[in-house]
Amino acid sequence: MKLYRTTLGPIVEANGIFHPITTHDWDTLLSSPNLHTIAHAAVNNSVPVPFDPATILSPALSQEVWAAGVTYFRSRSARIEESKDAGGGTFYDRVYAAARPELFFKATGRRVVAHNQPVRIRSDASWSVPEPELTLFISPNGSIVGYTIGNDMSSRDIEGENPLYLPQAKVYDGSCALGPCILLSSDPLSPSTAIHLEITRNNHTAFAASTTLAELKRDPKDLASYLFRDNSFPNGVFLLTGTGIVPSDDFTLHSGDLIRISIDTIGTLQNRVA
Ligand code: DO4
Ligand code: MG
Repeated sequence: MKLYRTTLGPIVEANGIFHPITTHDWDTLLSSPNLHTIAHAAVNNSVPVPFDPATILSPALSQEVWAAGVTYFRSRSARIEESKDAGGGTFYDRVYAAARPELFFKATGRRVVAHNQPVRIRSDASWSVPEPELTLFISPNGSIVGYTIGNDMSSRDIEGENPLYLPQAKVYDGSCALGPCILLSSDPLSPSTAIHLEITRNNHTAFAASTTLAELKRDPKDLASYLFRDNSFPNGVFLLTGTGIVPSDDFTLHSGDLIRISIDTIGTLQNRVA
C-alpha cells in the first residue's frame, strides 16, 4: 500500500486503486500506532476515488525531518575531498567508521517541498547538488512503518569551507523534497533496491548515476534507534538515510534543472530547481 497526502486528504493506493481515508487527518494518521490497520480499513471499506497527481502534497506536515550523513563510502570520500583545505577530512573518515552515526536536523514541514514543486539552491552558494536518499518514516514509538524518497539539497562550497557550517549548507527554504508517497511497510527493503538519480538540463541528461541499498553501511533500524535516544517525535519523523551518489566536483545545479530520483518499489520524486 502507498499513502499519499493530497489536497483532498489522505489517500491510500492498493493494486492501482485509490481509496480516501476519511477517519483521520494527516497528523493523527501518522501519529497513530495503527497506521497500517487504518490504511487497510480504508482499502476494504471506502469507495475508490479518481487520483490526480497534481493534488499531491509533501508528506511532512507537523513531522520533523532529520538526516543521516556519511553512510555510503562515496559520501565519505566526497566530503573528505571537499573539506581538505578546512581540515575536516579526518572527521568524515572517523564518523564513517564509528558506532554512532552522524544525524542532523534537516527541515521542518514548512521547508519541505512536494513532488513536482520547485526545490531551491541558496543564493549565497556557488556549488549545489541534490542528494537522493531512501527516507524512513518512523512512528512515535520508534518503529519504521514506511519509506519515501528524499532529496537532501546541499551547498557543497559552504559545507566544505568549514564543517561547522553544515546547518547553513543543509537547512533553508526549499532545501528538502519528499514524496511522492509513503510506501507502508515495516519490513526492511531488499539490499538490491536501486536508487537512481537523473538531472536533466535543457532536455539533455546533465548527470545520471545509480546505487543500491547494498552500499548503505548502516542498518536503518540502528539509525532510527540512535535518533530516538533521548528524543521524542509525537507526530512521527522522517529520517533521510544518506546519499550514495555525489556528482563529480565540476558539477553544480542550475536554475531550471529537473531532478528525478527513483527508488524501486516506492516510485519517482521529481522537482525542478527554482
Ligand atoms: O556530513 C555531512 C552531510 C552528509 C550527508 O548529507 C550525506 O552523506 O548524505
Ligand atoms: Mg545527505
